[in-house]
Amino acid sequence: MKNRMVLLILLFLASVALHSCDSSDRGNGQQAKVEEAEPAVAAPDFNADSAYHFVAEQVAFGPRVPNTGPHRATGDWIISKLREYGADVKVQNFQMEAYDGTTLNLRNIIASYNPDVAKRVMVAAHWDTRHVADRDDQNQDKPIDGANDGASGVGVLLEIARTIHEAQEKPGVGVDLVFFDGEDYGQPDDSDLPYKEDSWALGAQYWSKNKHKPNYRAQYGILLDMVGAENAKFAREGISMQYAKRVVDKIWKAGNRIGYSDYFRYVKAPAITDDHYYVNEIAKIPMVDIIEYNMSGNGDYFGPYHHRHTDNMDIISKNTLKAVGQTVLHVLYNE
Ligand code: AHN
Ligand code: ZN
Repeated sequence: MKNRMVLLILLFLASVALHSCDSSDRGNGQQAKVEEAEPAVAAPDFNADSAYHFVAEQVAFGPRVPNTGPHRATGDWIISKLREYGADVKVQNFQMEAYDGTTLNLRNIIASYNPDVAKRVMVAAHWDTRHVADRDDQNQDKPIDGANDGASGVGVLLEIARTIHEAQEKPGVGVDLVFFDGEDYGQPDDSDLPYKEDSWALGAQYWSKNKHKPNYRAQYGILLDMVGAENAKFAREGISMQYAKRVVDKIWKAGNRIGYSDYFRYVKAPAITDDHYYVNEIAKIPMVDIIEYNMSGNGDYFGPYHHRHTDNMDIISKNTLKAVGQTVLHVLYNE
């Protein structure tokens, strides 16, 4: 913290010095135009190889479908990793009824850094994977690997935890990494069962009504969903723009500034029901969804792998994980 203050003061003095040199001795009465970059704190390096490995490790457990062995084992593994990386870890155990009547045994996992700092930012992803491949034309009743839909966001979160743990400089804000369960057990579009309201994002719904700490509050949240596919594009999604436009602007500006303009596009995308919808609506914490948007214009919101068996390690790109992870770290370190 001290070092950071000193750095900020030095940056400020440097910019004042630059400014006065540049505007003096012009002699023509014209103010020099100074291209002044706002001072930014350099965040530690986000290691995409490590993030990729965290994605692969989850996939190796098998599909993380609630009420199965791989789901339990993966939850235990996430908790142990977070403890290893020095976080204050809280686990919420709860049950929710799915659209098909199944009672799902679910766990939300919350890992906190700087737990006593009042100003907080939450970064979230879902760690469960879909129980069916309802958009595939083969083996629709089999669960998917969810390398992108699930594992990618968790991989970035775990790498953020590892980075903060290893870094000399910690972020000035409190950081809560939230791993939501039961996001992807929603009712298929072609289901013959009676329609069930709010069947998606069960963990986020539960957390928004039962926070891990009484009176918990974050300034804002960032949700990561499908953040690992090769050549992914992230558009400014409707719910995020409606509830948290200033946060969208902050993230997109950061991503573009540090070199990821291929990923963070200044394009609007329709609203999507995801974990962030309930965090915005129920918890009243402004939350942005960084979620892949298919810009090919073929009418599909997501990529061709979505809820299909092709959502496996073959589509995961270290470059995409890097773009998202480094941008989020930059945002956290500049609060
Ligand atoms: C809907 O399809 C309505 N929401 C998608 C949210 C989601 C599913 N994210 C990942 N899987
Ligand atoms: Zn999904």
